[in-house]
Formats: sequence, C-alpha cells, structure tokens
Amino acid sequence: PPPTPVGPVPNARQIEWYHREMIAFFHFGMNTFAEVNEGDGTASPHLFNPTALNCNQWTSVLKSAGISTAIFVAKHADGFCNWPTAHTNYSVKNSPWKDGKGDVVREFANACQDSGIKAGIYLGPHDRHDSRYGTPDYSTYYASQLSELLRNYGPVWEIWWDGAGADQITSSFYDRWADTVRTLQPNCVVFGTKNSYRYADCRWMGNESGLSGDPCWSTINPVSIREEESHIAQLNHGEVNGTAYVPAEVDVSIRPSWFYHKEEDTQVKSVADLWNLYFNSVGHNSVLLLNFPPDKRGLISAIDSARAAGLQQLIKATFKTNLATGAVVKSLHPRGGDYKPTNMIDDNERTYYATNDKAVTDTITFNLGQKKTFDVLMLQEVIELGHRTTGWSVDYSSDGKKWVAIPEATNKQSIGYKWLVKFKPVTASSVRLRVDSGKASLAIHTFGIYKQP
Ligand code: OTN
Repeated sequence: PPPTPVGPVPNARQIEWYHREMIAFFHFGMNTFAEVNEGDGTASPHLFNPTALNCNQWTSVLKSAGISTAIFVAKHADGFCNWPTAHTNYSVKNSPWKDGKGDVVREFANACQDSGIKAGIYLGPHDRHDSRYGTPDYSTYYASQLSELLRNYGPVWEIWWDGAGADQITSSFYDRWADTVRTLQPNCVVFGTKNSYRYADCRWMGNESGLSGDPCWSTINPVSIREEESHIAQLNHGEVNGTAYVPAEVDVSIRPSWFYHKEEDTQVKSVADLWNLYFNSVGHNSVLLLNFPPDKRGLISAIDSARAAGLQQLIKATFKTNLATGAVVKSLHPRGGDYKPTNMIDDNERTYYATNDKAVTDTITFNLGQKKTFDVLMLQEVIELGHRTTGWSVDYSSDGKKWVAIPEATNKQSIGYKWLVKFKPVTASSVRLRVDSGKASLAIHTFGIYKQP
C-alpha cells in the first residue's frame, strides 16, 4: 500500500498552482502614466492613453519565457479601473484611449486565451480613490466588481488580495468576497494576506526581493498570515509543524519598481540575477511571481523580454539532462513493490520511491557508472503526501567509499514540491542522498543532478 499522508496536504488548486512554477505579474494603469508607484487616487482619467497597447505582445514575451500563467492588475490602490466597470466613473471609459471604448482586462483575457496562458486578476482591496473605502458600501462595491471580472472574462486562475494598506478590510469583507470567488470560479487560487488568511491558497513570503527562506515549508500557522508584521520570518520559512498548508508565492519585479519608469531601463535584472531568483523561489519550494511592467505604449520593453527569454534558455539548457539517469540506485529501507529507488530518476512524477513505514531516514546511493561533472541538484517530494523529510544532505564519491560533502547541500531541511541547490562543479562516479530526519516514511519522486551550461 502507498504511504499515508502526514500533516496538512495541498488541495487540488494548490497542486495545480505548484505546477505553474512561474507566473507573470503585469502592473499597468494610471500609475504608468502618472509616473508613480502609489498614486493617491486623484490623477485625471485623461492621463490614461497607451499609444500601442498590445496584450498579444505581453503573452508572446511569456511564451518565450516559458511562463504559463499571468496576473493582471485590474485596479491598484489608486482606484483607477482598467476595465469599463459599471460601478465607478474612475475607469478607462473616461479616458481618451480608444475614445473611452477600450477594455484592458478584455484584451488581456483574450490574449491569454489565444495563447493558452492562464489568466489571473489583481483587484486591490485598498482603494484611495473611492470614498466608501472601509465601509460596508465598499464591500458591496468591491463584490460587484469581483462579479464583473469573474463572470465576463473567461476562466480566472488566481485572485490576488494584496495586504498593502488593507488593514481596514476585516474578515467579514473577505467572507463575502471569497464566497463570490468560490461560487463563480471554483478553480481560482487565492493569494491571501492579513484578514483573508482563512481563504489563502498561497501566502506572501515576507519580502519583495524574491528570496524565499531556507528552509521553506508549505505549512504555516494561520496567525502568521493574519498578523504578518510580527511574523515575517514565519512567512519566509513557513512552519514545519504549521496547521495549515499555505505555500509561498514569491512576488518580485524584474525592475526596481512595480510600475514602469523609463529611468529604470538600466536597472532591469540580468539573466544571472533572474537565475539566482529562480533558485531562491522555484528552488525553494515556492512559486515565482515575476512582474513585467508594460510602458506608456502598453508594451513590455525589449530589455525585459530579452532577460526573461534568457532565463528560460538557461532553465532549458540546465535541466535538459538528468545526469543520474541510468544510475544503479540502492537504498537501505525500501518499501518494496512499486516504490523502487529508480523511480527517482525515471523523469516521471507519478512514480516515486518510498521507504517502509518504520523508516523515516534512509541513505540512497546513485552509482553513475562513470565520472560525471555536475553543479546543480534537484529534489522533489510527493506533495500530496505532505512534508515528510525534514533533514537531508548530499555527498559524492569517486570510489564509492570515501564520501565528500557538498557544503551547499548539507544539513538541508525542507523539500516539498521542488528544492534546487547550485554549487561549484564537482566530478564524481557516485552520489548519495542521506535523509537523517523525517516525520514519516520518505516519498520522493525526483532526484536530479545537472550541469549548468
Ligand atoms: O509598503 N508596503 O506596503 C510594502 C513594502 C515592502 C514589502 C511589502 C509591502 S506591503 C505587503 O505586500 C505584500 C506583497 O508584496 C503582501 O500583499 C502583504 O500582505 C503586504 O503587507
């Protein structure tokens, strides 16, 4: 029989979300034209006038970046609405763009559908423009806008409840809004913060620099999300015995700011920066939410798109070949049956290695048959069975007798959906994974070693 799950486990939305690995964020709106990041809600709709807006360009950037999902800011905290909502005049319908007949959310949603990208929506809970903010009428206003967005634009795969400035949004507001989300879009993942903690499928990870913690557990205590100011470390690392399964989504911009500013054209993150971000987010059991701010034309700059494509080329080239493929794999405590050690190197997520129920530790040796040089390591647990392994290290050997530790892969703790480590290249004919602590029998579907180009 298969191992039984231990601790909190992911729901179906969270399993789908983990497989996205990378999501794009698009911050675009009045702030783009007012040249600020946090507009106060007084900028005139006349300012909003993109000259060449083309959401198909956005999605083609994502295609070459290997990004499967995109979240568009429909309304940021300045309150300006990028779609012609029926519930306020502060929107594109009072702008000169397309004579007030335009709808950026529509163009975004259509471009996503045409290119097979999953669309998500950021509808800022905080609103500096609307005088009803914080009152029961605001709850109704926001719920009406949520309904518009979730009824009329096709499937919405994520809703983003930014906690910034949202302290006045109480649990009862979110009870109502979450009901709307769950009713209209059952598969929609909720990025939840502060008082929306009860509905959070994924959590903020405590900073906007792209750095998830080490370890980074998918589990956390709900109070750490609700009272985020005093729980930044918990958000960053998760909590190994946390009572809720709410993994981390790593929001970070490819530029210093969330919105486009010409003067930041020289500060776009390099491919090397993005490569580090990738290891610190996707490689830390988290999902990367990478922001690309469209400019005043309504296009993503060529610099940003080149860097994103560069990241994808590096990912593809590095992970093309698992150098452990074909190894002879031996372990101390196999479960037997279908749960063979070689399942870890068969490039099939559905097959996995498991130990017997009594063994929460193990040593698994991969005899590579010849010397191989590698500088990246990947581990993946069966997330449906909960976090099981809580302590592990990887060593290598050139004779199968004398083992050398990889310092960057020594005394690690969490695995989860994916854990990546990069290090100075080592050459070895054997590699071994030592699991020295766990909550339950091991359940690991991938062990990979790779060489960066
Ligand atoms: O000034 N801020 O609002 C701020 C500065 C730096 C980092 C975070 C924030 S707000 C913070 O944003 C997160 C997303 O990046 C989450 O939405 C949190 O709930 C929110 O408080």
